Amino acid sequence: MEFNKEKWKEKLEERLLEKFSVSLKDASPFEVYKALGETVMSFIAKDWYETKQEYSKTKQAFYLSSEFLMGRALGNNLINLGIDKEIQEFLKELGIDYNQIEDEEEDAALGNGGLGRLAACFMDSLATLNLPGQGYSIRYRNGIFNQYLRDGYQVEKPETWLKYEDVWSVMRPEDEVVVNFGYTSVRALPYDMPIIGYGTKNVNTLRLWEAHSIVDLDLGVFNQQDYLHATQDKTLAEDISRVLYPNDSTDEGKKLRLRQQYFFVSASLQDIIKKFKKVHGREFSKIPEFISIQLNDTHPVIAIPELMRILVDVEGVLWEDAWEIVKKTFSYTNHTILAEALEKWWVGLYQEVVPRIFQITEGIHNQFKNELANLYPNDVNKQNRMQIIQGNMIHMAWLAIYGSHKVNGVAELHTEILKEHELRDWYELYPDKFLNKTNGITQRRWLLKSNPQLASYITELIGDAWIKDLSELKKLEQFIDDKKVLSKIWDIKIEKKKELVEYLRETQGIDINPNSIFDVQVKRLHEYKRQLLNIFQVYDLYQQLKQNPNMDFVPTTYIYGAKAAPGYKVAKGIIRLINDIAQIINGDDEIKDRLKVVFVENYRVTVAEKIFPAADISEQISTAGKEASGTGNMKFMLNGAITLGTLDGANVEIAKEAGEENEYIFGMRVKDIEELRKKGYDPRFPYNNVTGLKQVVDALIDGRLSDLGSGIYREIHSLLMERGDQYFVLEDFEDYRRKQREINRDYKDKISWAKKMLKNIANAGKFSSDRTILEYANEIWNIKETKIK
Ligand code: NBY
Repeated sequence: MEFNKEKWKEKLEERLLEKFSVSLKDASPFEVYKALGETVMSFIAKDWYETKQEYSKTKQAFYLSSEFLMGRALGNNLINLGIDKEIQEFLKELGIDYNQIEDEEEDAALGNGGLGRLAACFMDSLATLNLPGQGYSIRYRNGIFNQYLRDGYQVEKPETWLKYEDVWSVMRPEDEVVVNFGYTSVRALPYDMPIIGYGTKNVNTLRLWEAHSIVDLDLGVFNQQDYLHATQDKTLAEDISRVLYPNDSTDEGKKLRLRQQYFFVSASLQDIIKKFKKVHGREFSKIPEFISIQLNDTHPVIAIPELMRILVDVEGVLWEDAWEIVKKTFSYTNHTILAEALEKWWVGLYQEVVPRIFQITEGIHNQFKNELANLYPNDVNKQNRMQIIQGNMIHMAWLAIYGSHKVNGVAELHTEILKEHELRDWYELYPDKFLNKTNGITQRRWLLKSNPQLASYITELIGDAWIKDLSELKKLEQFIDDKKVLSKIWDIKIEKKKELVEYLRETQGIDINPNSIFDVQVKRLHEYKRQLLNIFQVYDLYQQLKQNPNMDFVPTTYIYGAKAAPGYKVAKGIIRLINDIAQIINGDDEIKDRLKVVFVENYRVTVAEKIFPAADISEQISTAGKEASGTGNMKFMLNGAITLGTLDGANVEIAKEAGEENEYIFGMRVKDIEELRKKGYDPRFPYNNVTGLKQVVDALIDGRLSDLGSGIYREIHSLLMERGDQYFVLEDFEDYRRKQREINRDYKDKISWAKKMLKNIANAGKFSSDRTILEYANEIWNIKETKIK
């Protein structure tokens, strides 16, 4: 977008006066933020409208996801419009600090972790690539909780991003629809958020549904008695879009969650079909030619019976014809193989919440059951394993696979495990449905925005084509022996570390040495991600430094950021453990300046933007086979951090792209784990035989550490020692510690370290979500670039 200073000034002043009756020089940062946001909205309005018009004529992909972890929009929008520098300059001339304005914005935190953030990166790539793709989800009034630490324990407080409204959402009452549940109906009111592509006029849409009661349409007709009833009904309806479920792995099977899922799925499908009919009338057989719907995990899978309902019940299409349409329209992404995450609904609950949808689901189940009986007449076990309804549970992943034409995993290893193990029966039955789509991240947010220093240096070296084509980064390899370049990327890293140090000083009052190694693990807290392995090593290291004060050792800062699901006791215990150990180490004057442990409170997208650029080491240490992909690993790599990781998820591909010699790979591989499991794993073996390990593990219960009486340390101890150490923390400890020492030695050689950094940056091209989205567009959705003039 062209920047015209006079026009912006005029618009901004006009907004401030009209909205807040204040002049530019007297406006508060909040007022300037709002006016700036509204000004952006007014400048993109026409392009947004035209994008919608163009897309309606062509095939579109709809990304149904219960989560979109968008973060802040202002900075990203200005960058994608190409006017960020100009706006910053312009505000500076007015004596306004842009950073202060930016900090007025709350994160749109409508997601838990990787799955939600992936959806957000996909939105950016779709718009940037001029692809007709739209997101659909729920407009949760409260996003993921805000995390506070009290006595080292996590405390949750409600998140309230809509408290002062949102400048980036436009309410669309004309597109309101009614969603029918068993006994009640609710209004679904859509709000659209513009998704501005980088360096293009295309503006895509993320549509979020808000739940309202149908009775507040005509409250006037109610008498005193019913008035109270009516307000009750209003609360019940509004509950549906009130809060994001903060679980990132366990499937809870709660009624409200099922209502949320059906609510946004039904509203979205009604919307999609309504718009289809406007253009194509009743030619429903053409749906797969114009519509492709991606199911982001099983959370929106109820869309399969819902589309059947719309076609059969509402539009009078024959069941068989409707089923053909459904299969060609949907595709499904699997994000996990953890058994506890595979979504299953209890028949009784499902039937109560969505009775008609249950009948249809049963219809689909019976149809498939017959197919199975014909396919495997001599294998009743297999028939039973693959049933959609088993006993009194509905298996959503099975429904998804049966009702989709494509099923994908999110990294090569993950897809292989799905095909060979978890979904083996299904892969045998439908080999052509399965494919891999390795995840990616948007370089606009995760490099251009979060690390402007590195971004402009890269541009200085190889030009700016990387912003739209990340494979261009490969050109950086020509500088691998250029001392000037190597020392510059080192200096930029130090600069970003200093910025993080400043942030942590301001927000948490912690003092960190920017010349220490920043070893970072940021992600949701889960046993399989093994934050426990990380902190065990730190505690062991601390013992070593105490016993051997003259040990040759580069000062290291271990940084953690993680939210735990509120009901996940062990995860919360691990947070306490990290903070417990942090307090001991940070408070020890003998150790000061050599070892530090920091737990970053309330880790979220906006904080992530400060952390990734400042990291030297990227901790990706999940038990092999458990992390479907990981995407934080890619953000670290792009910013020149070296991966310390297991061969799990996308780490495998990261090591392949950058060369295994440029990462620190350790621990058991998937096949080692399989073998050890078969042989029988006894955690007492490493416990008794690995030097120092016993000391670390027993610190949990011998009084050196304290859980303040909650009993959770004993529980963790027992999970390791008596209940089989499911995640092989003890088994992998020794190799992990060896790599940690190697890192500490290697870091001293600045040049060779900077070479590793450069190798990682130069080979991060594959991990752009642009590459991922192009693969989805070409191999699953069959959508084409539709550029706005
Ligand atoms: O999806 C993550 C995977 O763990 C990670 O490996 C992968 O990179 C990423 C993107 O593909 N999964 C994830 O974030 N899952 C959730 O957040 C989640 C949320 C809700 C529920 C389950 C999982 N739920 O059952 O309600």
